[in-house]
Amino acid sequence: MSSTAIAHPNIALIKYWGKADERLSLPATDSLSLTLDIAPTRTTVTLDPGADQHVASWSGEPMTGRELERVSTFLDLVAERAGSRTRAVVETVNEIPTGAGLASSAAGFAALAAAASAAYGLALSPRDLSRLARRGSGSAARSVFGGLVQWHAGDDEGSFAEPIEAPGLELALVVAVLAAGRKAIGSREAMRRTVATSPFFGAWVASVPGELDAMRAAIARADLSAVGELAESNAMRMHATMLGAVPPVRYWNADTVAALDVVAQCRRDGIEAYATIDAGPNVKVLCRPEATTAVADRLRAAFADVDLLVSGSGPGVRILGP
Ligand code: 2P0
Repeated sequence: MSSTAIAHPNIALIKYWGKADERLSLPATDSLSLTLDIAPTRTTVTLDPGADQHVASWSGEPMTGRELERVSTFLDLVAERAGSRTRAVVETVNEIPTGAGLASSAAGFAALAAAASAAYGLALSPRDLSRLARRGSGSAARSVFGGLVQWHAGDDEGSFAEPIEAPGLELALVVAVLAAGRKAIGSREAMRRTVATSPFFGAWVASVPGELDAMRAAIARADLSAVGELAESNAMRMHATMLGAVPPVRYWNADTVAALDVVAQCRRDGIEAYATIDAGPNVKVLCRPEATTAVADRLRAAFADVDLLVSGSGPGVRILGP
C-alpha cells in the first residue's frame, strides 16, 4: 500500500529532442545518457482507499494545476494496469533546482514509476519499469538505470532504456548553475515546436544514428576524448535544430556562451573538458574525475559565486521499502 523509491537525474550525451508519438511518449531517435550521483529525488506513494482523487506534494508544497494533472494521469495509468481504482498520495522531495534544465522530471518520474508500481502491487522487470517511466517523462526511462544508458526509439513495446557496459571509462560532470530560475519554455512544448516548424529537424533525426554508433564505439574503447567531442557536437546540433524553429527556441544566455569559451580554453590548456547543454542556460562539463577541480576552478574564475555541482556516475532507481 505504500512504497518509497529514490532516483537520480541523467544528462544525455546523445540527446532526446522530439517525439514520434506524444501520447505514448515515443522519441523520434535513440538517446544515450549518464545517470548522475547527485541531486536525487525521493518519492513515496501511499494508496488511499477513501480518496476520490490523487494528491501530490513537492517538498511539502501541494502540487496543483498542470503539474498535478501530469502526476495524476501517470498514476491512473499505473492503477489501470494493476486493475485498481484506488487513488494515491504522492510525496516527493527533490534536491535539484526545478525547471532549470537539470533533468528534474527524469529523476522524478523514474522514482514515481518505481514507487507507484510497487504501491499498486505491480512486479515489473527493469525494462518494463523503464517503459512505464517513459510515459511520465521521456528521459525518465533512462534514470531507471545507472551509469551509461541507451534509450531506444521504437513502439510502445520496444521503447525502453538499458545500461551500456563501459569498462575502464570513468566520467565526471561539473554542472555550472548559471541560472536556477524556471526556464522560459518547457522542453515538451519546445520539442513540439521544433518537430512542427524547424526545417533542420529532419537532418537531426537523420544524423543521430551515426552519432550513436560513433558514441557506442568510443565508449567501448574507453576513449574519453571521442566521447566528449561527440557529446559536445551533439548538444550543439540539438540547439541548432531548435534555433531553426518558428519562433526560435533559444535557451542560451550570455553566460552560456561565456562558459563554452571557458571549456574551449580548458582544452587549449591541456585540461580535457567538453560541454553539453540541455533545455536551459546551464552548461555541464564532461571530464575525467581527476580534472573536476581544475574545471571547477576555471568556472569559478569566470563566474564569481557560481553554484557548481560535481557528479560522477550514479545508480539506477532503487526501492527503499515501505
Ligand atoms: C535529454 N532533454 O535527452 C533532452 C535534452 C532536454 C534536452 O529529455 O516531454 O523532460 O517529458 O518526454 O524527458 C527533456 O525532456 O521531456 C530532455 P518529456 P523530458 O535529456
